[in-house]
Amino acid sequence: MVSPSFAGQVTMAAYDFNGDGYDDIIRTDEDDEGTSIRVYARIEGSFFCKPVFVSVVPGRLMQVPEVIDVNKDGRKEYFFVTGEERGIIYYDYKDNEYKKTASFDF
Ligand SMILES: [Ca+2]
Ligand SMILES: [Ca+2]
Repeated sequence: MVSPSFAGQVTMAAYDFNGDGYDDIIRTDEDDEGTSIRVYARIEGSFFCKPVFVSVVPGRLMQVPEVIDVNKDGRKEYFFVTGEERGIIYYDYKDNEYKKTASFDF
């Protein structure tokens, strides 16, 4: 019997992290390198999205990532857990960009 190749888990989440009125999309893909996390945001004045943040974290997802208000400031963040890292993706309004941090630093 031929065993099928396991492509890894794909997850998608949508939330307006950067407050521009349009949902941003966060997608994860797993492969041998770990888990790739990509954020797509609306191109201003267009219906299309573009990748605005990419990070590859070691390990595979241990649970489906959550969109939750980790620090209770009224804005939600993206919380993920892999076998080797617990982290948060968030939009930094001061620097106007997405960032990743370890969950215990947030
Ligand atoms: Ca948005
Ligand atoms: Ca928050």
